[in-house]
Amino acid sequence: MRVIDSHTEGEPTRLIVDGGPPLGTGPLALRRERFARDFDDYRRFAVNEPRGSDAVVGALLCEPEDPTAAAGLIFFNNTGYLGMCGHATIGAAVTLARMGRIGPGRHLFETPVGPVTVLLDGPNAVTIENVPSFRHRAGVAIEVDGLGTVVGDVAWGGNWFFLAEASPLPLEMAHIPGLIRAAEAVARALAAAGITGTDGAAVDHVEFFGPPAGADAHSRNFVLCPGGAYDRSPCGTGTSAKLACLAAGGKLAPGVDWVQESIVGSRFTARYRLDEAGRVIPSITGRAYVVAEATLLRDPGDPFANGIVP
Ligand code: PYC
Repeated sequence: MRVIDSHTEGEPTRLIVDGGPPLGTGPLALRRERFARDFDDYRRFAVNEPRGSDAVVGALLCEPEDPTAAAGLIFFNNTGYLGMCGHATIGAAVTLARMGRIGPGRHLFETPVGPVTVLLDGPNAVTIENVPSFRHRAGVAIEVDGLGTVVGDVAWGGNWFFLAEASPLPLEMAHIPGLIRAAEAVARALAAAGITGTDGAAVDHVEFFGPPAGADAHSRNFVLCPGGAYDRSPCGTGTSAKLACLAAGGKLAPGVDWVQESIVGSRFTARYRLDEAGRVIPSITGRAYVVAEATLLRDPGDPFANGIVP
């Protein structure tokens, strides 16, 4: 399997460019189902230890259905599959540019949850326009073991998020282990209380917000992803969910920049427009860098040939 690794504002992406699962053709959502049902060992092989790590998000480069699209992408991590992934789309765009597959300008990418556009604005600078995002529930109060009552919104930004305004700990790197434990407790409480997205979808990403370190940012976040890893970037889909909540609360007007800082101090600059149907369409600007090109090898005698299964 040939992969190209990048990071987007600190968060790693591993793009499978050759040797991925034979998913055939059809809508990306169906191909993602096929991936999960019949070829999950490819996911574990690509991103789990000993070849990857819990922090790595994988993206499978696919032929798009729409001939005008530049690429299709299916996202996955140490535990399963994602709908969209903002940082990985930015990383994939920079990687595809390095491969000579796309040039500067605007490109359409297909994902399992809908088309997104990508504006390549230099070798490392990318703006993505994400899928329509929305606040599903506002001011949800849940009782969380060890934390008491936690109040937040449930929103969609390409994945499902619970966005808690108050962080249980200062948003500093020294507190990451405690923030992970707190966010995991929130995720368990949401599941126990039956709080879901639409159609019973699991709310599997948890965000805490607090004041930014830099005066020119608007907010700092900590994002826990399914699988227990935290996002080193401000999270593209999480920032989209945040914009949807700000828009729904009348706190941010269309076209106004929102600078979201991550727990490691990196940033996305984000804004939204309203489409003809009045839906929030977020766009996220960030930087990505290619860090490795590799061939992953599989020895059938290796007891961990398909990765370590947690
Ligand atoms: O950037 O959307 C994102 C993301 C999701 C999970 C990790 N990063």
